[in-house]
Amino acid sequence: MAFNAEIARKDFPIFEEKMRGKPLVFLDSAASAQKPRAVIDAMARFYSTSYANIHRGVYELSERATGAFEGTREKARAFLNAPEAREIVFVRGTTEAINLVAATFGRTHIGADDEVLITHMEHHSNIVPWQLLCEEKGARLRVAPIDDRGALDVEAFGKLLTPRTKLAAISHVSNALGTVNPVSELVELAHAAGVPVLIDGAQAVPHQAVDVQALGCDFYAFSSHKVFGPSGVGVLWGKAEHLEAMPPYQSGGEMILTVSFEGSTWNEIPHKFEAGTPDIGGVVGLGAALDYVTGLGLDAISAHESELLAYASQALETVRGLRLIGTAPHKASVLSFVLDGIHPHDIGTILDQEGIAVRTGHHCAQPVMQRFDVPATARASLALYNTRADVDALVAGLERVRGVFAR
Ligand code: C6P
Repeated sequence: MAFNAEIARKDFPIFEEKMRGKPLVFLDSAASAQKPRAVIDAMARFYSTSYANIHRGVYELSERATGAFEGTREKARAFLNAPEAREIVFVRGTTEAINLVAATFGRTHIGADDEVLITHMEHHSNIVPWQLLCEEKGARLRVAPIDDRGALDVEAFGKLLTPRTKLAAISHVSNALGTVNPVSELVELAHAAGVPVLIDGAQAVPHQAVDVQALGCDFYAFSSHKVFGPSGVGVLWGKAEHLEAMPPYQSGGEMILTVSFEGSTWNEIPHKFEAGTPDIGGVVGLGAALDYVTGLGLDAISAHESELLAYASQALETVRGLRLIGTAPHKASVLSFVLDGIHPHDIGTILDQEGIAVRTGHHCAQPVMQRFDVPATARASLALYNTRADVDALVAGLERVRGVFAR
């Protein structure tokens, strides 16, 4: 059956709630997506029937829990079309995934006068870990520029790849602009210069199918909570050859093979990177979320959202004094904007009175705000459950905002 957002929306109990006495118009999925009943039920079922610590117990309940946890690893492998399940490392989210790579791969391979290449549109979590690493090592952070539409200058990116570049870290989709980067092309350029590539997929995986083998990248990171799963869980995929060569990240239980006071040896991947008891129920919830989006079909979700994004972009243009920040030719989900003479926080507060949830601020991408010379933007972000009615409500809400300030 063809994808139908009106039907999919019914899978999300949150839409039965009223906000400020009005139906919820949820346009903040880039911050965190709502959860379908399938995820909520899977977690409740897991805790009701199968919960115990994993990889440790010899009893049936622990086997059940381990099976459910490891089942998600295979689902995540399939979701990313990764070659092997042992290349899937469970982390707390995209932020931790990037910190893990910076602290292990980064510390090993980046030395004095080396360079890490990022882009001007990165989220803080794909800037600051590299900044700290560069400070520690006496290395340099290089930044590929973006144009006035918020599209990456690919030629400049290519020129910034030098023999000193030891890693490129790029967002797949920008959270502040919605720009979809041509990641396969960037990976090709980087690899031609012998540079491995990490892709921050936080804003990509809820909106399009991702195939890490087709992209050719070295690392790919995403967060469960943005792809309709619970928060506190995420995935780092890395090529086995990298993960095997990398030193451990955190240390303690589970990540070891042997421990003595003279020294310790490390477990096999991915366990080497999974110290301590993880968020077992969260990982199970992530598995249900991946099943859910895979069941709907990411190509169908993507087609629905592209159509809705085009509709919304046109509709917002009818609002007088509105300027879209981020008009790259290839975009997903995000509509960042400013309204002449009205602070984004006021926009958000007045929209909230109508039951409309948008995010306002710098969206953890302050360099993007600086690039466009705005202190903040209002950001509406779309997901599979949004419809034209949500966009129409937003436009009506913005007219109300303008009305309040015209008084
Ligand atoms: N962006 C937003 O409102 P965590 O917090 O670890 O799950 O994800 C961090 C992150 C990394 N990269 C990108 C591109 C992101 O968008 C985010 C999270 C949210 O835009 C919260 S700031």
